[in-house]
Amino acid sequence: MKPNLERLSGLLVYAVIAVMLLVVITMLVLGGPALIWNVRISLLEVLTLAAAATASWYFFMRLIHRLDYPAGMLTSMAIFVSSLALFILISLGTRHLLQYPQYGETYGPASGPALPLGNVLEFFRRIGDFEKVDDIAADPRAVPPPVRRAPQQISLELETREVLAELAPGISFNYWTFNGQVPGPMLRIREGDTVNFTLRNHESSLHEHNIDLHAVTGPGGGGEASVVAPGEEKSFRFRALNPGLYIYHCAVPNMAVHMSHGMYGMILVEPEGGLPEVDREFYIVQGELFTTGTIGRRGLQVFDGRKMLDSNPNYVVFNGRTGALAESMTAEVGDRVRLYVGNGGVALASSFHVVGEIFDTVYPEANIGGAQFHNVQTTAVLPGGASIVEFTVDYPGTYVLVDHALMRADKGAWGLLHVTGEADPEIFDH
Ligand SMILES: [Cu+2]
Repeated sequence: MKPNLERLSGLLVYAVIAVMLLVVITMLVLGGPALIWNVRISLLEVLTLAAAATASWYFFMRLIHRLDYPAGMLTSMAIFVSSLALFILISLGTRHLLQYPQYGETYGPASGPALPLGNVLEFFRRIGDFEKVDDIAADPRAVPPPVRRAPQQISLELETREVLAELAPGISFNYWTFNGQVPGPMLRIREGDTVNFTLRNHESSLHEHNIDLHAVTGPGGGGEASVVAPGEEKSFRFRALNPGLYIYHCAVPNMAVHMSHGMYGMILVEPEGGLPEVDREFYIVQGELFTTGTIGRRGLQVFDGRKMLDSNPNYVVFNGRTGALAESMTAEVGDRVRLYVGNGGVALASSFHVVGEIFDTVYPEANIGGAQFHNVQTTAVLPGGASIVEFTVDYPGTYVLVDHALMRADKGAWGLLHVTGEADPEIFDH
């Protein structure tokens, strides 16, 4: 018996329209207009693709009907449908069907970078509830003042917050943060201080978080003692035994997933007597963002665990987003400048360089008290590591900060230091 493709083609159109409506209604029920607005570009893509596919199927079904059901055409249609189904089944598999993104097995000590589908749905359901941060970037000038005092007992506090913010104009991302900024606030203490550290997890969070400060001597750098569920708060105490500039980060599994959502910052432990005085200090942390769409794709971009496993970030940025260091860093001719430069990782070592300047002093790997380097062009800033560089600005102009693996500038890894003052033709002339 021949199928009545003419009738079926009409039913197909109605069915697709019904499914489209159902999708939109479900989204409205789940996350309200906020969800529709956030995923409008992806939604439009899916709907237009579905419309194009439906139209072509409608055309072929009608054609077969007009040609009075030639066996070859029916067979090719059957092969197309069954092969497509098989292709999807083979490439995605069934074992990890209910996770995002889809892939096979990973081999870390904890769970892989995929999120359970339940978490993804929960995220979209609550998308309207997340705090929207106007500017995710930490201000590079927000460096606490030097610590010139005897060791003492102090208290520090941070709050983990999951927020929505733009990583570039028109492109938003679900950042996980310390205090709603990336990197988290720079902390500055003194060698020998005893720190009462409190970590709070905002109640709107979907995930547990914690903090591992590389300045801490103790299990997990504080990580084990500070795992906080949404709405929870925990404290631990540590003695800062070693001076240095240290990364802190969230260490809840999957660690790399938490860090590449923005959960990193730095703590400076000053040595006895402090660091030499300078005129300007800046706080800069390189980081990577792995998002589903290609670079520059607009709208809400969700995290892509596959790209993270491939060490292929769409965006490499200083201070959380593209263009974060374009305007605020200024100095005057004659100023001594110190940059605290960290790397939140999770994949790339940074080749930190300032175009048109030479670091007359580098504290390699941000060690304090050990060897220093002098007259350095580019310094290595390793993932989970840092560097301190110093130089005097001798000539006015705009100096570009880069990761000198320069294709990363196109992914966002650049900043500007604006130097004003009198030009000395003995130094440079044109
Ligand atoms: Cu976390």
